[in-house]
Amino acid sequence: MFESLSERFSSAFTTLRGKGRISESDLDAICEEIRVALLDGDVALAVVNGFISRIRERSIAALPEIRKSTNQWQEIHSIVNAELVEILGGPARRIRFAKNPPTVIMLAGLQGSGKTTLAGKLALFLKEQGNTPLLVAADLQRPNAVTQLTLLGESVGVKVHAPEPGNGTGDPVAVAKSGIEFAKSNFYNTVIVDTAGRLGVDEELMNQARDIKSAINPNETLFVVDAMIGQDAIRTAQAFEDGVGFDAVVLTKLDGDAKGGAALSIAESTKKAILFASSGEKLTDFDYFYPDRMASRILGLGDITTLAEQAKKAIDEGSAKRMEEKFIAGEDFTLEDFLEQLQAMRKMGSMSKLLEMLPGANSAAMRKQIDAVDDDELVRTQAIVQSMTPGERRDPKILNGSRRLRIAKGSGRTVTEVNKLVERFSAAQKMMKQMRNGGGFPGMPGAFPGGAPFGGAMRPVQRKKKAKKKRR
Ligand SMILES: Nc1nc2c(ncn2[C@@H]2O[C@H](COP(=O)(O)OP(=O)(O)OP(=O)(O)O)[C@@H](O)[C@H]2O)c(=O)[nH]1
Ligand SMILES: [Mg+2]
Repeated sequence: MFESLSERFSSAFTTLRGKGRISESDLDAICEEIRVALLDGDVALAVVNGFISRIRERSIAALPEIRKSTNQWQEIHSIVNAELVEILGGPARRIRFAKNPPTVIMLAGLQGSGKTTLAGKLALFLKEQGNTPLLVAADLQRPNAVTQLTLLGESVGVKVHAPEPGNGTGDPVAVAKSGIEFAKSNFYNTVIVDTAGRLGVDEELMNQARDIKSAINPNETLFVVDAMIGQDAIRTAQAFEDGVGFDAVVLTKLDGDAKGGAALSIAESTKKAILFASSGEKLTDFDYFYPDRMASRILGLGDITTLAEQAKKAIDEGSAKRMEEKFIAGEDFTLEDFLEQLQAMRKMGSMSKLLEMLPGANSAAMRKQIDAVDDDELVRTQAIVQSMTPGERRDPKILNGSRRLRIAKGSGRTVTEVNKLVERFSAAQKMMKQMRNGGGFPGMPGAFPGGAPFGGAMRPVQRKKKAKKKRR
């Protein structure tokens, strides 16, 4: 996400960081660098100009104060950060729920922008927050659209209201209306209406979306836009605003967006908030859009807040505590514990996505590491450990040749892979013992994901041990 833009921002600030005292010409230089970076990132010209002139004005006005600071470049950095947050929409917005349920959310956007996928993600998101959503399939244009939504609904366990099979040429307005009626009489508290997209912005598409909108009067009409659309973002958004009218924006496919153009242009030019961000094909690659976290990513500072939230969701506190107690009590870390950790890590999402949230993730060195990560390794490792018996997981020493062969067959991996895993695990176990016996923290061996099999849960303990040692 935003790799190339973030790299440019980081390099602009590296130059500025080298200056002790910041002059007006240094400000001109960084403004120019940022301007070019944004234009290369497909941010709309008017948005870029406004942004740069605000940064310039604020920095020049604050220059006498800035000069008193010991870290002058950081003051400029804060100004740029604040302006980035502002341009991305200021404080994060939330869904506006209706006073009288159901809350109706309608999705509109170009073909392939990710509306149907988003409907599924949003349904899951709402459900996890304790709502009772209903999905309505009002895209009767594409032959497969109803089936696509039905399958998505099934996979997230959310009811889909769709026209009767064989009635696929029906009227989307009627389906949307009957969906709302169905929600009311069956006490669903939220309704998500998926609509048809077209290749370009055309009259027919706009009319249909407008007709659906006026028939169901949604609480939120969301304009769904592919972040990789770049320069076209503003024009398309404007056409949807004129033709249908919308309340907020959803940016999809942020995972593939290195440039940040649409993200930065849309909020500023439409003056509408970006409500959600979709960043992958998995149903969980979805969250509210947080302008401050996005600004932080663009500036190369990562997104520690999201990372911490995901860790908290994935790692169950009981298990982390149990692991910590085991460690302190001097018990061996077993492959069963390892399996638990692997499962928690997988719940957090792909390893490369997690690493991307770290500060400096877009530096050349980190990028190389991230690109080298094989996300499937976690899956393969988990399959191997799951093919072991509980006894084997507790005491890998009993793993003789025939047991290893059985495990390899059971997990669909090779015996060499099983051997490697057992070897790596024993080495890690030995390292844990050394640490416990006061040998210090030798650092995680090897590269993620296979080399550091303990995930995050053990780290606080390691730090505690280290601190204790120093005090002695
Ligand atoms: N990488 C990535 N792919 C996505 C994301 N959201 C959707 N997609 C993919 O984009 C493609 C189109 O998504 P749909 O949800 O069918 O788009 P749509 O707007 O409903 O398309 P129409 O119904 O044809 O108008 C699918 O292959 C999705 O898997 C995302 O956030 N990241
Ligand atoms: Mg669709």
